[in-house]
Amino acid sequence: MCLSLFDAARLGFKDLMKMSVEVERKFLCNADTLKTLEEIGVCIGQRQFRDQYFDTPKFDLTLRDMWLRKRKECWELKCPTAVNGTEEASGVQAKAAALCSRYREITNLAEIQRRVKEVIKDICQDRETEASPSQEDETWLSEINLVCFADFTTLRQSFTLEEQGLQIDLDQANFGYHVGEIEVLVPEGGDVQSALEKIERTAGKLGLSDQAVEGKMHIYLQRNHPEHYNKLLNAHVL
Ligand code: V4E
Repeated sequence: MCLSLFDAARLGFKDLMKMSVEVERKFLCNADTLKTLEEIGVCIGQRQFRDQYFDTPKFDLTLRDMWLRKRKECWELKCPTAVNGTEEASGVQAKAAALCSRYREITNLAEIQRRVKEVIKDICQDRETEASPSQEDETWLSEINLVCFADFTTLRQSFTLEEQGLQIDLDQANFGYHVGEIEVLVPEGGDVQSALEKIERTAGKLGLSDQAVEGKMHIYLQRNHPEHYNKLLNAHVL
């Protein structure tokens, strides 16, 4: 990430710390997996949330693998993160790493707007970003022509294991898709390799196969925006 001193001062240290990298492996949870998970993990709760995803009508963001969403009144932007060469060189099994996705998660709204506008600057050339935009004010969406292309709710049951900083979520989307995910949040510049190793160990304990598993958004787009889904496949975003 390249930020000017001005940007850093404007965002503040706490907000910069919020730009963590989410390392995640999805899995299909059968009765055996659930039994093992209940034996080795602790259920830390269940919650329901609505996700609304936004993009331009031409899907300029998602075609660049950028995922803008509103969840529980908070904005989040997931962007790809470059794979660090030392991760490959230092012994993480390539196959295990390939089953994991890594995305930078940005939750500061001003920073989200800056990055989104950078991508679609042709559309919003002369508009200034508000210094401290409010989470509730959604006028910026229409100003830069962002529309909601996915809207669904998820019932999520979460578990922790002995592995520090690791969480397992079992998701049931309201369009009839169930998926599990093993997730580690790494602070910006933190140890992604150790996160991959934790996930690999956990996948072994759960007896998961080396099968790549589709996320909720894959299925949602397949069903609701098949043309765009195919474009994302062709662009190797999905
Ligand atoms: C499709 C997509 C993204 C949007 C959805 O992210 P996801 O992690 O699937 O959602 P969710 O609800 O589990 O979010 P969380 O609560 O964990 O933050 S972000 C990146 N992608 C692309 C993508 C991909 N290419 N491959 C896989 C396996 N997952 C996502």
